[in-house]
Amino acid sequence: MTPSSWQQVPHRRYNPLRRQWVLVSPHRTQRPWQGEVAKTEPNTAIHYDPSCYLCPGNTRADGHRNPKYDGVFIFDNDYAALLPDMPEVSDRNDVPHDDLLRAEPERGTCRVVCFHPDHDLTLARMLPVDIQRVVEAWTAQTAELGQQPEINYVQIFENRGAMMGASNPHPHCQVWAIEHIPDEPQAELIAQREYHSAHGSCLLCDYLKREVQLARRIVCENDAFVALVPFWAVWPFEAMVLARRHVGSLTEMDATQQSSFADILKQLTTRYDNLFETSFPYTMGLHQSPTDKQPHPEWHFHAHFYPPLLRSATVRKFMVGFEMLGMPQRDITPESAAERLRALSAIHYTLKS
Ligand code: H2U
Ligand code: ZN
Repeated sequence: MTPSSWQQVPHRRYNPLRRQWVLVSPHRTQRPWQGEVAKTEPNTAIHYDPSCYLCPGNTRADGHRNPKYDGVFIFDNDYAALLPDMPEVSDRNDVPHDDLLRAEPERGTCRVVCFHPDHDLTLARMLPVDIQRVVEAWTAQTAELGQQPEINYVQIFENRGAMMGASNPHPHCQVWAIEHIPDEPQAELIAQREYHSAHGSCLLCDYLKREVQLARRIVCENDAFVALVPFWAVWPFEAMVLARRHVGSLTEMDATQQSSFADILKQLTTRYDNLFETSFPYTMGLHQSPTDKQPHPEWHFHAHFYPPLLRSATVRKFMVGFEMLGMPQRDITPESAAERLRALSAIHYTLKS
């Protein structure tokens, strides 16, 4: 029997950005996509939904009325998880703060960003110029909230699709500006900082160089960005968008770079939709440098896409069992996921005919 490649036998892969391992079990897949029937959604496009709390002119759940906006519309989340001013508490001396029981106040601001007035659109189907407006809005939010003295991180994220817990199909995302750097960017900060001082170079610049040389996990690219399935991806079709130039935040990019970012978002989400001919669900988010008023030469701007789908428009991966109790695990290799995404058309399936 000829020996298999290391990639075909069970192995674990290291994520240097998160300092975690993922178990890869490629022998368990027997071409998981074979025989699957792609599901095309019925064309029931509703451009305005009178019951949608994000559509222009509608009243939101708490009674506020949206303006008849025609571009990007931003409002303070009516059910904000964080508040800018700490409410007075009667028992502030009783807050537990020892090695076993520990609580701390957390301040912040939560906003909702509607991408477009059209209820039916998604990033994949928006015009590049309209996605550019969204990128400009993200930049302005990062700048405005990030300069506030108590805000040390601005997290921009989109939950897309009911499967990912999005409360509404209207194209939108959220911005949470928070006092303490959250765990994910904090772990990435430490990893990037330590790599930077050990190697004298940037972790993600060096990683991107390797990926561009190998060209095995790249999905799509343009002048300023590369979208790839990371070597250590956990979700079947997970992707990362990396800036080619070492830059920490949208606020440091010029208009050309920002329009390239809009372009790569459209390219990647279009391929996602084409994969199972469905509006592909995901959670995506930008990882920009912290806004803690410190220099961050180590931080490299990137976006993560975490889509749950595995084999078809309805079969999803669950992070349960060994993954909850041990470590994350995947069957299809990042290389085969990238190959499949790369091979797809760059034109959205609904727009083909
Ligand atoms: P998600 O689809 O990612 O859950 O985002 C929708 C957000 O919109 C959610 O955080 C807010 C919810 O609190 N929201 C309002 O601010 N006003 C409303 O009228 C309904 C929902
Ligand atoms: Zn709507």
